[in-house]
Amino acid sequence: MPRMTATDTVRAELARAAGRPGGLAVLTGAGMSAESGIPTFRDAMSGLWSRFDPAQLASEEGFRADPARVWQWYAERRQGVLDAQPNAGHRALADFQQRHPGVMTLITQNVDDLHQRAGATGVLRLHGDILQDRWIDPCPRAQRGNCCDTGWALDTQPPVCAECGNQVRPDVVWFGESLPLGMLTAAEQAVDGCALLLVVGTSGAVWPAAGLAHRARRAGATVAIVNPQPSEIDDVAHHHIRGTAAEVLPVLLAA
Ligand code: BV8
Repeated sequence: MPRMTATDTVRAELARAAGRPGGLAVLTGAGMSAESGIPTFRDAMSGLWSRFDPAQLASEEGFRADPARVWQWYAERRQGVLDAQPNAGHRALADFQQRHPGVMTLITQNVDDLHQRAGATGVLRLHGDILQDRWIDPCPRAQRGNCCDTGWALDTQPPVCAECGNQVRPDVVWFGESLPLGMLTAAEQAVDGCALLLVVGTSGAVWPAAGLAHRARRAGATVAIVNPQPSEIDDVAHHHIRGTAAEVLPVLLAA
């Protein structure tokens, strides 16, 4: 009897999970989009930006210290997202979701829109959306219910409000900022209720997102990791598939 590979074992777990509503939760990180040409967070620190600590750039302090530099970093990453296409891994997840309505909850740390562009719906975006803007400070007009639109801002680096000088920032969650409560709670409920948590392309270095794997394990779910490299949450998982998102997910999620 040939030995079951990790992929075979996880496919069997998937078949079981697909048998009930909310049976599958999926948590993705930057590795999910690497084969779409979007550098992972660590890789984003290559070349020009390798002199900066990501938490420094992706933080309110970092922005207030040098708004133009941080805006430039996001402008480059935005262009990278706009130029990218979903890969076979994104498509396999969206296809599975369509074939098994109500079974899968897709949770992402990624600020790109590739899951959505692949056709996935109801994606829980823990860390925001790099293609959206908001004001760095509350708009003084908000009390009177007519908050200024960031689209009216002067086209500077970063754009600023012509009326009060308020600066525009990307609508992402910076280090030290709390996650959108609704998203985190929904993600926690999804991992509490799933039979299988599939963790794809994350180093597991950033919290509270990484804590979702620990929570799933505590709740009795099977935890399986897809990552070509070891990660900081390997010890929480039952199964480790050493491969890439675009190679492994189509095989794993095939009908
Ligand atoms: C908060 C948006 C408090 C912005 C991001 C507990 C312990 C320790 C620290 C903390 C803790 N709790 C909180 C902290 C502090 C901090 C934190 O976690 N620090 C870390 C660095 C130690 N967390 C926070 O600050 C969070 N906020 O705690 O607020 C609070 C609470 C109440 C009230 C007020 C405040 C906010 C965290 C969110 C920060 N924002 N993104 C932006 O993108 O610019 S995080 C950002 O980095 C990403 O979203 C992602 O989450 C993270 C990067 O991690 P990965 O996605 O895993 O990517 P990485 O590059 O690391 O790894 C890639 C992986 O893919 C690798 O493993 C690689 O092997 C693999 N791979 C590569 N290619 C492929 C592949 N896998 C598959 N296929 C491939 N082809």
